[in-house]
Amino acid sequence: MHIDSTPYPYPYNGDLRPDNTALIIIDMQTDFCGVGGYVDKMGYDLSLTRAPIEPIKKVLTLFREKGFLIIHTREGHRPDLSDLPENKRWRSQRIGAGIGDDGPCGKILVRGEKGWDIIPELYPLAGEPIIDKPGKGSFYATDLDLILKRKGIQNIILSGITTDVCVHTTMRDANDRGYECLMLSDCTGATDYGNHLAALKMIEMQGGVFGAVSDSEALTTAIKKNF
Ligand code: C5J
Repeated sequence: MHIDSTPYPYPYNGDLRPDNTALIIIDMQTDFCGVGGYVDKMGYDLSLTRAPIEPIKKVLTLFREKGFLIIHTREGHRPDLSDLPENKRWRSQRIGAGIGDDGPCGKILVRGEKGWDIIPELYPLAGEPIIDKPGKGSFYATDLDLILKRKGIQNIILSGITTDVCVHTTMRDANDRGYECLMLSDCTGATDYGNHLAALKMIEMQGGVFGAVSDSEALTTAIKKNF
């Protein structure tokens, strides 16, 4: 089967099944889309990072129903900040949203704090793997690749925030590792709308340099038709 996507019908080989395909939901945490979180403290428009919540919910519900692997990620650091690079902390403090500092939702981007956790609307069910990552990419310093390999995953469908940072870094790395990737345009969002659009466009260059782009409507229509 194929999903209607650009710049080519995804996946390249037509081999998409619930047992070889994973949905990754990246960093849908209060810190990135909730009032008082990291992105809010930086002064960005929360409507941009909240826009993907409903479309992701639609895909998540269907993918759970059809038995696909669902993986969630959270960006965050140890409470003692031993895994927080000094330059990352310095840059965040400089713009008034210091990682590790106290904020309205607890210490910013620190594991175990209120702001760091996944929003209730998209909270993982028991048994759905959660990848806690200290960086932007979901593979760096995590066991994500091991879990995907053990499950026989070949195709990765990407959603979450932010399109141009953590979702893109994860897609690029996944692509280099040989996974066939699809980004969902309405299930992702960035702190700047122009960057969201640019991030999607980058994927489509060179015949699909990192994979393909589609949306929740095209994906759910194809999944309902085939499974
Ligand atoms: C950022 C992320 N933007 N989840 N993190 O710092 O994209």
